[in-house]
Amino acid sequence: MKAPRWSRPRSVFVLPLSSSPSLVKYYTFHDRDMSPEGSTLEESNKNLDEITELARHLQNQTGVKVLWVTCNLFAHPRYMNGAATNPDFHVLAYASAQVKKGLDIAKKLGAENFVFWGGREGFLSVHNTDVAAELKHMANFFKMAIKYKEKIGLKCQFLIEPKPKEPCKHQYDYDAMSVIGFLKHYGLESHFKLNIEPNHTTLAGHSYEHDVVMASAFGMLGSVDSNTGSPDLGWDTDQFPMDIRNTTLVMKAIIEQGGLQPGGLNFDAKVRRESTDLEDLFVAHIGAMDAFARGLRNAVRLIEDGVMAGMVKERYSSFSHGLGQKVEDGCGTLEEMEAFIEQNGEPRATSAKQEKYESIFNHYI
Ligand SMILES: [Mn+2]
Repeated sequence: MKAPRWSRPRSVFVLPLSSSPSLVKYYTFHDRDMSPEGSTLEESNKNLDEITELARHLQNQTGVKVLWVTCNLFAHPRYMNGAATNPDFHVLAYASAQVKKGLDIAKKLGAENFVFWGGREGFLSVHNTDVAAELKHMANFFKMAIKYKEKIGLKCQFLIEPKPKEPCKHQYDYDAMSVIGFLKHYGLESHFKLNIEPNHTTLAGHSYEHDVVMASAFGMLGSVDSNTGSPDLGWDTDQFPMDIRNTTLVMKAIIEQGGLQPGGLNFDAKVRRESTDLEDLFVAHIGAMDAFARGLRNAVRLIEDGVMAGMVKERYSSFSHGLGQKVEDGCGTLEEMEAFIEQNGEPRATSAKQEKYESIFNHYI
């Protein structure tokens, strides 16, 4: 069977922030990349048992570890109408059973994270879809995963990877804020962080760094599938990240939140079909690692100089005293705001200084 294009193996190369420059210490995998789907769940699990024995042996031999494991709950035709959000309970049960094995494998191989990417968790037509029911089922599916994780003593971080469209027209995990809102609505936010893929971020209509910044602002940035798309195309091209501006902004967010552990940077990327030489594979990985290394250096200088941070701090300084401070602390009233305006009238226009910020930022890249 020819695999659909979205079921292509993810890159197994990752760049953990703590690594020495010469060694990539982590890999990542889908269950169905690691071993083929069998004709029954039992057979699929047996295939996984066999190959993960070999993986464990190689891990012990090399010291290379698993950054994350994920279950492919989207490529098999049974999942065409969703996995955890499928209208048929039978399919949800199958997905749950597959995840149970995935968690066992994560424990067996000492994975640092487990990723949920809901490739088919969405819908194509509102006419045949009960969105409230589907979202609740997805939340309850996650609750079962949390319960089983705790039962087997699996210590890894759970991650959800947002994506707005493709393969489904409407995907429930549209972007970082959609996932954060979902998690908070169902009381799941303490059990998950987000695995942000910038190519998905740009598909959602945001700029490259947007979801990394938004997830981080809520303390929910757990890992980065560090690739890039071509925003002028509008589909998921999974290219190697080479733009220093982008890597600088991602690294800035990561430094500001104090690191990414136990997450990391995973290249969910592939060389272009036209890059046909063997060396292209090496150039792609090394070049993208260098792009993030340069981004890291840029971000360190930018933060240490503190020029832009000082300008941003100044921009919000009216919230650090008087009535502004009261609003900051959440204890202002509308009556106080009205009295303030009666006394002070129209606010003075203040320049946002965008071009100045952009010029200063360019100094660092
Ligand atoms: Mn992608």
